[in-house]
Amino acid sequence: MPLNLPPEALEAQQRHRAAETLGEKITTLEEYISAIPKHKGTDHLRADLRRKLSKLKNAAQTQKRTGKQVSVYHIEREGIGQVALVGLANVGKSALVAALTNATPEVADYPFTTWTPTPGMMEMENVQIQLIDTPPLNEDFIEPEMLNLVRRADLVLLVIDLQGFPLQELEDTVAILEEHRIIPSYLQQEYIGERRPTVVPALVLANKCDDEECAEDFVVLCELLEHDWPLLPVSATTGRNLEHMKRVVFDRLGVIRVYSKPPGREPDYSSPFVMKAGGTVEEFASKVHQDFARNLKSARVWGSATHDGQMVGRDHVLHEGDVVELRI
Ligand SMILES: Nc1nc2c(ncn2[C@@H]2O[C@H](COP(=O)(O)OP(=O)(O)OP(=O)(O)O)[C@@H](O)[C@H]2O)c(=O)[nH]1
Ligand SMILES: [Mg+2]
Repeated sequence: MPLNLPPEALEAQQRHRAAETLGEKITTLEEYISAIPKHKGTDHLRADLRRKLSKLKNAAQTQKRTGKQVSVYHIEREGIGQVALVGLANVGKSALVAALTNATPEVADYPFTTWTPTPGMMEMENVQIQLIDTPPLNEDFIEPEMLNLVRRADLVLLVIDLQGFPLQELEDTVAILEEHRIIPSYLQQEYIGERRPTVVPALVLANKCDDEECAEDFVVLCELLEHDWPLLPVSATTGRNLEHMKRVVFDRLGVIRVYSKPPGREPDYSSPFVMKAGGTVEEFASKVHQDFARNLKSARVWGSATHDGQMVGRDHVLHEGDVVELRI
């Protein structure tokens, strides 16, 4: 009976269900199997899961052998959100991805260094966010697949070079995207085209803001823009403001982290459940385990509740950082 499994196993099971890539499915299933206590009652379950694991591993082998590869622009989502860095040539997109993730895209002082998109994982406290370095935008031609990548992203970071011509770069970047009916969310109100555009959540990164002097240039840039657009000064080279930027990116993804607390135990702050902002206790319960959602009797919440450990109903809306104890 799945309900007799310890919370670690239920959580591992849930992570396995949520896994998207073959690689993730394999690692989460291995974790799930190792979290199941070994006794007679779980013999069948463990045998079934081991069979499933071997099927997944075979599938991974076949995929490797046949080298089945879709477009290089189709990058599987990993982590809690997919974020594309987009901009003109030489603004520092690759340098930012190299500074923020485990990826090592080529960085060079000449334009058009990057030809194919490269993903990397950025750690923000206890979650991983996927960043994608992309080839530069070009007025003459953009791969249709590249445009789809931008449309699909959960967040687009428009990168400009504060030591170059940032105002012009931002204008050009937005114009190129708009030509293909992609509109950064902060400009949605101003769009006057007739056909419906794709609105992408966006944030502008003014890169190469290496020191105090550059920070003053950034203030001037903001004044020139005369708009309250979401701009952030950063430097891939000196690391200036990168930690803050990670947090802003997380906040813009529109998700919250909620921690599960087994009765009488401390929550595990290292592995949050990530859900859409505005999610309820019921949605949280179904993330932890479907049986929890079905049989939920009560829940206690620490954090956003009026007082710690308050009893709440299924419809209670959760907030970033909440701790929830589910009782069935
Ligand atoms: N001073 C300074 N230079 C930077 C910074 N970030 C990148 N650079 C330099 O800018 C140049 C271009 O960097 P890339 O990361 O290759 O730029 P890109 O936007 O990926 O360029 P393409 O791939 O051609 O589109 C390199 O010489 C980098 O060293 C920064 O924060 N400060
Ligand atoms: Mg590049």
